[in-house]
Amino acid sequence: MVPSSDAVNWFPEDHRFMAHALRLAEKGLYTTDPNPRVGCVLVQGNEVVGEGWHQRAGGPHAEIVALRDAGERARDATAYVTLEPCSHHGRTPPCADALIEAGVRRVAVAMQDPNPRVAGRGLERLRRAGIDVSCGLLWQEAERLNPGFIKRMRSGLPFVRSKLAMSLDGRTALASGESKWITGEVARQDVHRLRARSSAIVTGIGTVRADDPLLSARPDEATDLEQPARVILDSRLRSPANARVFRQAGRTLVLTTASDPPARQALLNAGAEVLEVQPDAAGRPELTAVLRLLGRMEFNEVLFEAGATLNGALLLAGVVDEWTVYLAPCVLGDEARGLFRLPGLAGMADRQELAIVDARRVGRDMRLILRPCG
Ligand code: AOF
Ligand code: ZN
Repeated sequence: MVPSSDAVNWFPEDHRFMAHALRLAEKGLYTTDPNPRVGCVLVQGNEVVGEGWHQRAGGPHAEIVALRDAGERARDATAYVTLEPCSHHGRTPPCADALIEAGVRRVAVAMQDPNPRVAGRGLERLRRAGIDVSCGLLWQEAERLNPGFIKRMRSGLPFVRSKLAMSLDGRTALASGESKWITGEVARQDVHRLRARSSAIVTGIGTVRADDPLLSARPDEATDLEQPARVILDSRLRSPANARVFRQAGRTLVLTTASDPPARQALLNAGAEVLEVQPDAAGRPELTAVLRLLGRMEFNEVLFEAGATLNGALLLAGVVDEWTVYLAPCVLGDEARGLFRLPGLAGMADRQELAIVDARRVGRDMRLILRPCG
């Protein structure tokens, strides 16, 4: 677990340098999958002598980039790292060893690595080498950088977001199913950033058939972005093989409970991967089984962009960690659909409650971020 930073007497400048390392880590927001976003700053006296961040899996870790940047000036420096330096031989050799060899004198870490292959052993290795090591500085901020990586390492499941857009009267689509463009351009850009940081975008067959969405990430600022995988929950394999999702860069997975060889072959021919998952009582893909599968595929953050049926099921299953709801200042009227298709309630006591953790204006719309209660 993350130790409280109260036990350590941090110097005032420690916060500034760790904040710098956190900003560097954020540069990997769209590219480090399935690895975490990590930043590192090397400091001599009050001067930054090296900085680095992890860019992509297989590439050098943040500490190695910073050590290369500092060269000889790494000797006797303090290293600020947003995640415990690794102790294992993965795609790259251990960063703890590299820091020791470079002669770093002190290492300040924001949080322990939840990866069971590291889990405190990196800190231990540094301490045994006589380095002054302390952990817990700005750990909440460090955790916020990697909700998916942390949850997957601790539970095997990805961090789950669901994005919804609704009118002032709480409607999401017209009765016809038409649901495009309720929100304005700024909110749509915001969604592209959410997609870009996600390992996968998940939707239901209903949305694919009604909207024929691209489900690609097109944020203004990202250039070398790897497209998130698209995941379609399609119990009866009714995805049209000519749907636009199959023509995007990157992977498209169809998760089904049916074994319908001709339909399967048509989707394979369209470039999709088709996987059978356990059905729930209604014959639909069981949501926890779906999430376990996505966790095994090393997806850190997954984003549901689905209609009322799937969102109702997600709410009832209690598997969503964060709801992002865009509220557009328009009125769609009583015939339009609500956000969640759910059985009627017998009374107020049965209502589903969520907690608002952030509310802000995004262009002409509002954005609410909600978490489950308790
Ligand atoms: C660090 N610094 O910048 C990152 C770390 O397969 P590898 O070699 O890239 O190792 C990936 C694991 O290393 C990852 O699961 C996490 O535990 C740690 N990531 N560690 O010291 C970094 N990206
Ligand atoms: Zn490392």
